Amino acid sequence: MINIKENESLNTLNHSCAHLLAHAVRHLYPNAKFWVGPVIEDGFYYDMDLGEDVIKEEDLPKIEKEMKKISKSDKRITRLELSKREALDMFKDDPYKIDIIQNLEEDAIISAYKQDDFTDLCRGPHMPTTKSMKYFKLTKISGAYYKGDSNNKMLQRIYGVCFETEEDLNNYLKELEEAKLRDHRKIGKDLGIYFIDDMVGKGLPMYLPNGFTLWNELENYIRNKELKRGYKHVLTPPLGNVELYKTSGHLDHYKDAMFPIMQVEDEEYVLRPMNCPHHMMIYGHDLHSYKDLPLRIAEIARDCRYETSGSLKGIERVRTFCQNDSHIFCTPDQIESEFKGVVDLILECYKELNITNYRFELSLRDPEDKVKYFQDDEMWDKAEDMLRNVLNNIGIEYVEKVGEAAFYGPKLDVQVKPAVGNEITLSTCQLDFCLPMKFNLSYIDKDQSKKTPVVLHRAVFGTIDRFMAYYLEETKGVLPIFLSPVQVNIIPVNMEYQGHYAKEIYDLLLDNDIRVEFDDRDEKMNYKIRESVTRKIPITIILGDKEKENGNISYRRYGSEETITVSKEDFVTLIKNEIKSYK
Ligand code: TSB
Ligand code: ZN
Repeated sequence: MINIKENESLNTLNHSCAHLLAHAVRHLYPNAKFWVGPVIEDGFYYDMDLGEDVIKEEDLPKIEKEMKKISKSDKRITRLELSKREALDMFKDDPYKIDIIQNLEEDAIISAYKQDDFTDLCRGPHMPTTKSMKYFKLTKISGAYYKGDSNNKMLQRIYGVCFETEEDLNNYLKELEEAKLRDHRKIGKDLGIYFIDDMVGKGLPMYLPNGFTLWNELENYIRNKELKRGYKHVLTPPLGNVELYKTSGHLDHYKDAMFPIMQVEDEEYVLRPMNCPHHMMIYGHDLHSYKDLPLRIAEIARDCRYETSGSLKGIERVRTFCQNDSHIFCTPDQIESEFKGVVDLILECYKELNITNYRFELSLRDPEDKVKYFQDDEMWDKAEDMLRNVLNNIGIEYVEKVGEAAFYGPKLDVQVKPAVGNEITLSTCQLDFCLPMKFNLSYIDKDQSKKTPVVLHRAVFGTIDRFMAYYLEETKGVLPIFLSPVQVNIIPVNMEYQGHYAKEIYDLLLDNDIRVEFDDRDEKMNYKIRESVTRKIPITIILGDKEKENGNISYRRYGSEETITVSKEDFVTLIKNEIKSYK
């Protein structure tokens, strides 16, 4: 989908359309106060305070109608240039605009754009007349905290999008509809993967039997890959004594993303937001020599993070999740090969699972940010150079992002684009020279001296939750057979004649560890086949008299009209091999 923010002419058009929206809202809700209305990747939005009024989805057509009216009236859009004093005077009734103006320099020339009876503070540029915005649509509404701070008032946000031609708008809206169909929140519901209910808690996913099967298979898949690469799996608790997080620095640097501390008898506990401290303790539990390194401690580990309710999204961003985590303890000489090993593993999994749309981002610290980042210039420079070198040697394309590093070190992230919304990080690999020091970890080197190991934090799937969300969208819910909650569905042409044979096949497949269902309901065969397709089951077996007589199986694959007939023994071998090919 086109990135409107980055397209110069669409950017101006959408920005002007945000003004048109505010203009119409001012007509319909005269007390409306406006905060900001930026252009985003998929159009624009405007945050507004409507006092007592609440805008609902059903109100959008009414606002669109008013926008059309203003558009048709073909009002010139003119730029005004004001001194700070003039601007404060002009917007004196709008506290949000006053807030913006007050933060500007005393001698700033402040620009505003006027269209008929509506003037808005704005840097511009703008379209010449209101008529330029003809083909637009208001797409959704949501709440947004003033300045993104949950302690502030909740404003109302209206989203929209504008194009130069009707055709462009319609094509875009069609793509948007298709994206909604791919949205994991829809697929997750349709396929019985998970649900979220406020009664349980926001951002706390409940995985249903199909979701649990998929979860288990993903866990097994990645754990097997790790085992083959010498990772050692552990199991640690999802909470810890507050001292652990004081030592790690999470309480200093990461408190905002943590749930509040709990008092337990005379101790304080916290739900963990990350597993690193526990893994540091595992390392520290034994004495180590250089011969033990690299030591790759891994865990599918549960974490809890205090994400704001507005940022939660299906199972893509949740408040409790399981990271496919590992902390690799190594010597400085091993960083390069370990880092490369992680990148190789990421690439291998993506290739096998047919994930093709992703890009690498190398996140570095902002040397000016003295609050977020652990202070040690030499250490940061060294770490950042090391990662750069490895990436350059492997020959991967990547972009550098200043100020995006974790507080403990630079990192490589793999960014993907979900069906709806902004890019997210899936895999990550983060270099860390700090934590081992904080936990006083050491190993005895060749020359008998005591050294501090380096740590690589890495998650290939990110979290199982987020990976599942993304993968459901990538595959549109059509999972490879090894991940499918139901792999084979058996439908007899007629229950009365082939019911027994169908049961025999069902038992045979079950005995061979194939996840199979036998649809023995009293329904028409075609109805059952259609349902099997809706459920995106990879293989549907249809058994008639011929199959029964010859001990054969006729089957169809999802998405194919072709019916293939094989002996039951061959079928078992075929499916088992197919499943095994992913492991
Ligand atoms: C990799 N300590 C490291 C770990 O060792 C760590 O926690 N890194 S992280 O903060 O980047 O998280 C790892 C991955 O978890 C992210 O790359 C992202 O894919 C996933 N993730 C982060 N927050 C959420 C969330 N709220 N919901 C779902 N997944 C998340
Ligand atoms: Zn970690």
